[in-house]
Amino acid sequence: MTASTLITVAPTGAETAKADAPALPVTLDELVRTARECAELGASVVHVHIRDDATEPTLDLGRLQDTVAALRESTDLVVQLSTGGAVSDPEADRLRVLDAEPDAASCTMGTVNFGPDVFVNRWEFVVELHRRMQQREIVPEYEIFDLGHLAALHRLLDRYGPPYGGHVHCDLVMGVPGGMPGNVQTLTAAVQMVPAGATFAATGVGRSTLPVMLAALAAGGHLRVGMEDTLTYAPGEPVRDNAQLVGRAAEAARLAQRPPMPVAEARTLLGIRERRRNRMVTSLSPSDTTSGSAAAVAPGTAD
Ligand code: KMH
Ligand code: ZN
Repeated sequence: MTASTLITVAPTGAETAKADAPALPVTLDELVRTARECAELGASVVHVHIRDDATEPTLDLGRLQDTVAALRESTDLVVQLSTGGAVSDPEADRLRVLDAEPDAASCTMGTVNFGPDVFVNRWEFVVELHRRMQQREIVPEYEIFDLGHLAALHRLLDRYGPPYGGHVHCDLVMGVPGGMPGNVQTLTAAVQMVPAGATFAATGVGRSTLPVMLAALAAGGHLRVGMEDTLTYAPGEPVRDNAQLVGRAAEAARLAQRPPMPVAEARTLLGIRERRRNRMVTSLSPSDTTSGSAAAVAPGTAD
């Protein structure tokens, strides 16, 4: 168990309309302001979905690049782009997200019913995401919506090796209608299936937010919170903003005597900080031979 708690904020998501949740950050300015507030309160990773001018979800590459640049300029948060997007996004667009060169990106480990929709993640697609992230030095966060996704994670790592950065971190997304329920029993079962040496965070959608948060802390896990997952703070009380959710998570983490993890520590834990710094330095060197080939970025060789 780590001595501190990594808090990821997922401020926007792809499912909620701005009209239904006016505090949802949908413009770049709103997102940056949110990220800064949440960083102040203890978040160290931001899980990013973006919107277009009509506030609809988009995977537009230019916008993603601008978003990564703006977040890097204004915060030191680990910038994790969603490759999940919205349920309707084509695979090619989801793979292209990596061209925005985030520090990290999500990698959902299988298909899951998603309310009335299906969030499709074919095995071949998951493998392609994992391998491209290895090659491009992007640290994955494996999104787990169901227990079978953890079995798929073991298979992926056995067949295709560890992620870039060498450390496996997964996020249990619980309580999605159609996925695993957000309760202590299921979290306990999931934790037992997390690969040895890996860390996990958990988030509970909707009403499962608090049980999952408390159970994850009790199990030595990390937390994801935000308006992507939670729109009601207490019965009958809409969430004020993402900062409110991060503030509550930070308080719970302190109560559990595992206070929020500083960003530098999160970068080290996830395997991001040194490698990205190295890459920035080596990219200035004429002898830089970074080719993007799997061999050039095989885990362990960047050290
Ligand atoms: N919006 C969901 C369909 C991810 O970000 O990688 C998928 C999702 C997972 O949110
Ligand atoms: Zn997401």
